[in-house]
Amino acid sequence: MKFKKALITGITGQDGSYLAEFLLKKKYIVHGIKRKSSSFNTSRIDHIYDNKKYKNKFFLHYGDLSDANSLIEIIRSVQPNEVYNLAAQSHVGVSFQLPNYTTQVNSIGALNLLQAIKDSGFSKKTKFYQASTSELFGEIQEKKQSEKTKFYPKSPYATSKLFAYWITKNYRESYGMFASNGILFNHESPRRGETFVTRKITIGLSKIIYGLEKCLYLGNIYSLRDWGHAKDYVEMCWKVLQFKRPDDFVIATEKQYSVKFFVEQCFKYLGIQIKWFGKGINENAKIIKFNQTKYPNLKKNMTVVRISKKYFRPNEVSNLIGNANKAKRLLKWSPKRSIQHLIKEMMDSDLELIKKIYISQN
Ligand code: NAP
Ligand code: G4F
Repeated sequence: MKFKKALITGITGQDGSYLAEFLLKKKYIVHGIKRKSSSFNTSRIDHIYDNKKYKNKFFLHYGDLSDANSLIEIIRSVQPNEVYNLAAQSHVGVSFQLPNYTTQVNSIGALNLLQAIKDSGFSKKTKFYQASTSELFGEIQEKKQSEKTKFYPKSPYATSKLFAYWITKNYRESYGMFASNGILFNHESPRRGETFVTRKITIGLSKIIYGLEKCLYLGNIYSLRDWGHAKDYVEMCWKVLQFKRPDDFVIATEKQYSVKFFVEQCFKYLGIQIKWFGKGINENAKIIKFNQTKYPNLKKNMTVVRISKKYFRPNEVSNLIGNANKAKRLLKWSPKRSIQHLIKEMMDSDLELIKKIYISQN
């Protein structure tokens, strides 16, 4: 039996690690591109690499989206059936400070990869998935955003991803490549990068619980997002490439919550009652009721959340919610995990992580 080969860029990231697990379970041979880093960057995939079961099924290659030669080399040697381009400078806030770098990686990187497939003579053999994003909708032009909604990117990140979206379509139309865009709304997990807001909240509250920090500082807590679970969403990346033709799909839960709601739900899960005071930059949350025996490091009236100007962006996307009807209809998909499930999983995982750090320090 011949196994399918997949190549994943961004395999060391949140989605890359879940997608690798998903594809290995589907009996794929999985190749991943990791970039050179001065410190370890494989913690999300070490458990796969170390698993004897995957000894001849999981391979890592050094490469970088900004290094076209490395991509050509890898495509030629791997000859993948499917390429998932998940690598990116994926932080919207950071993209304002690194606009050029973000564009090099996210725009030119996607082009380099498409061109590597074409130049290697695999345009008709290799399917290509581009990790597009709900950030393309930015200043929203419709209440719920679908594949038909006009784009209005509001950051260097979103603008760079807009190029990647169009170049993917362009290679599909110009060279008959099976090249598709998954326009994914926010998706989170215990493996989410620590500077994205959901993980920042779950890790921040865990540190407060263990007395390692006193307060969590956030930016715009009134921002609204459509948050799904990364595990549900990587299944979609795969489904997008199994569809009978290349196409573009919005993937979303169609439910919307504020950052403030996410904070409140995390405290609720912990059994801690908080109350909000003040307005604007002075808004803050204090602890009102909690179990002192369970949480010895907390105090009544302790301020646990404050607002900091530092986390506001020069141009904010304050309202996103998707319409995933097309994916539901054509790919027979609907998300399995709720926001409550997500919060429980993330809080439990971060409490465990911070407990280990606390024990090692005491
Ligand atoms: P992530 O955790 O930030 O992972 C990004 C990955 O890209 C990491 O493996 C990173 O390597 C790699 N990378 C960065 N620059 C690279 C370069 N120059 N060459 C090669 N690899 C590079 O992101 P994610 O949350 O998994 O998201 C996956 C993709 O989906 C990204 O393209 C993101 O923009 C897009 N997306 C994400 C969401 C979401 O809510 N998560 C929603 C829509 C779209 P290191 O580990 O070495 O840093
Ligand atoms: O968690 P975030 O940084 O995610 P954002 O900007 O929505 O981008 C993520 O989702 C996109 C899909 O729509 C992806 F394409 C992208 O790669 C990334 O994965 O911020 C969410 C919201 C924003 O409105 C932000 O301003 O939370 C607000 N926020 C409030 N305080 C904060 C903070 N965001 C961060 N990162 N840190 C804060 O302290």
